[in-house]
Amino acid sequence: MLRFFTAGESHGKCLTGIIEAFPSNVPIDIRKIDQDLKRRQMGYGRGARMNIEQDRIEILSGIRGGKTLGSPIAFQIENRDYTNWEQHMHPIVTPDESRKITKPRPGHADLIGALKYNFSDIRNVLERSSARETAVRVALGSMTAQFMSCFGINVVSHVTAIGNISLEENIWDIEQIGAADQSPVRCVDKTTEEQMISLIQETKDAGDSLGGIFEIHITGVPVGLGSYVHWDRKLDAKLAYNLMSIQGIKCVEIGEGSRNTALKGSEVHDEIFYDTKNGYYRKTNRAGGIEGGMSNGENIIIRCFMKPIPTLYKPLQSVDIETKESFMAAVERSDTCAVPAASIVGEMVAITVIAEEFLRKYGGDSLEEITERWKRCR
Ligand code: EPS
Repeated sequence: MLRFFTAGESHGKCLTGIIEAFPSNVPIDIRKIDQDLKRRQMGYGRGARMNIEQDRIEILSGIRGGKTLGSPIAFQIENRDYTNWEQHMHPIVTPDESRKITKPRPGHADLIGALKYNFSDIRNVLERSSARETAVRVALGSMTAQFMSCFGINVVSHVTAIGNISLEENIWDIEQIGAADQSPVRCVDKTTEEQMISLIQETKDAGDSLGGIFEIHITGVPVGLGSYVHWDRKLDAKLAYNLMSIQGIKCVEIGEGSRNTALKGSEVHDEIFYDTKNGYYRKTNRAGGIEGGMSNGENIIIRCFMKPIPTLYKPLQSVDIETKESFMAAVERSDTCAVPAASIVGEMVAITVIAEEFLRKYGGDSLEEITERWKRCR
């Protein structure tokens, strides 16, 4: 079973990832991983930190001559900002008491993390709860995406809303969505893009933050990934669980999930057709490519809803954990809006879930063995 771990603090020396049970002989293009890391760093509304970091992967094990070995893949991504933080983040040197953070930000992991792990310095919490961790998930997702592309399975994403500005209509055209990389907010409609940019600018000037919605489309997924017989292997449930684990994601929708609740069954369910060339197919895809917890062969469509970032330049009321006095929460350098970046993370997390389920169905040790099984089932 494909498994992975992430480690690393936001301003620590580096971020680290380990992937276990990745099959052998899969060609991995390191430049492609670096490109995906760069895609995650872009987006209008990011803070000053992104001018410091230039994320690049360094493979430590599990890949030789551009192909996976089947052994654990270990890698790291350097935090360039560490040089500015070494004194405070050093594993051995005692941190400076005067730099202690005692004022938790509402909406962040700060207070609960400090209570749970018994810390008097909230920095111990915010370093790991930071969304910087998602760089590791993008790197490993980029590897699973390259693996899945060997079977014609691909993922794209675009931003459909930032704050109260949203696309007026659904966009299903994969090529059009693929052009989201050209937009600073990953929105494929020019007018909406401009409105999103001015809203981010206004919000930044006001010291506030913004959330939004992004949509993930996965194409080429074979029929039958996931399960209807095991509750914990349902594909929609696994996608929701994994996507909800991305920092700031508060809601995950498959297909027309929430909109369908107001309609009649006859208006919702996608009728089934058959022809000798394509086999079974649907003319609509309101189910978002998943029925009964299994992929049905249509594109998988997922929408993720992100809350506004809790780090505000316009601080909210909070309580100092040392003095218990009321305070305005500490101001930390941050992004105004990270929805475009989160959409890249979403792509990579979703394709990793697909790869896990693909391996469960067609699994084997090498790319050749898996390809043989996949071809036999087509
Ligand atoms: C983050 C706060 C900001 C973001 C960071 C997530 O970092 P800093 O506190 O260093 O300014 O830029 O995101 C990243 C570093 C990244 O690579 O995405 C937070 O508190 O979650």
